[in-house]
Amino acid sequence: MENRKTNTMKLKVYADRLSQPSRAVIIFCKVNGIDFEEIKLDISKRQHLSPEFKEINPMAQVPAIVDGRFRLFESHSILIYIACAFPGVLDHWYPADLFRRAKINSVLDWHHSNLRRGATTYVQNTVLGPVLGIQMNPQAAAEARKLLSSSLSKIETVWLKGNGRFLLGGRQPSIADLSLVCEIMQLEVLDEKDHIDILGPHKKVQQWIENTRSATEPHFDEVHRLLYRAKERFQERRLKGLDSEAESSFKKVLPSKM
Ligand SMILES: N[C@@H](CCC(=O)N[C@@H](CS)C(=O)NCC(=O)O)C(=O)O
Repeated sequence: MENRKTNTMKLKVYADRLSQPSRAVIIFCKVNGIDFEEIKLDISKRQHLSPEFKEINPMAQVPAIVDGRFRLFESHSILIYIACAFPGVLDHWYPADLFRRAKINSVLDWHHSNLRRGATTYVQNTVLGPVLGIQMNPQAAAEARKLLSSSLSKIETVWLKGNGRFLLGGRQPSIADLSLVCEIMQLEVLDEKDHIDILGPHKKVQQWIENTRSATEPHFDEVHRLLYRAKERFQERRLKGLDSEAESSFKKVLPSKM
């Protein structure tokens, strides 16, 4: 494999800004002043399923990167690769210290099967299903909602338990803060009341989202703009009484206090 130092080609990031791991990678590149080309793929138009993209990511998912002849998928691996390969990235994002690095890896591994699984499954089965061509399942939504809430509680009691501004008590964000906060931002497309019910009890999580947003501005809001627009569109549909069947049937399977 060629050495990255001899590679003069611009980093290519294949992404859809409506995808939370894609946003984490784009924000990371922008905040760190990395010279990259964003190649937009629209998942709702199935552009990620093209044979050309499958050459880059055989899993047919975004994000993926091409750096010279090197190809990589999975957002956490991509964030780690960029943090290590580009000399301008500040240490706090993925510290050289072995113990701090290992703790960040641990949060990232946990994320996949807990917060991400809960948030993604919930949003897909309440709001995004039709956009993605996925049949919505109210029972799956109810189970995902439980996992989502317990994951938010775990974040508060395990990684935000001290007075630090970021996960693991840090004063500066790491790639784990960015990845997890981008995931939680996906909840913006939910019904307003549902959003408040989910995040309302987690004041430390709310403060941490705000800390991560302000540490990465103006890129954070700029990259989330498409999601904010999607949120408005879903709200308009609800106001017009066009909320999905799954949203209403899902409410039937929730405990009455929700
Ligand atoms: N674990 C992967 C997840 C990637 C992923 O699920 N991407 C979604 C968008 S958020 C996707 O490409 N979905 C299209 C599909 O699976 O068909 C990562 O962190 O990069």
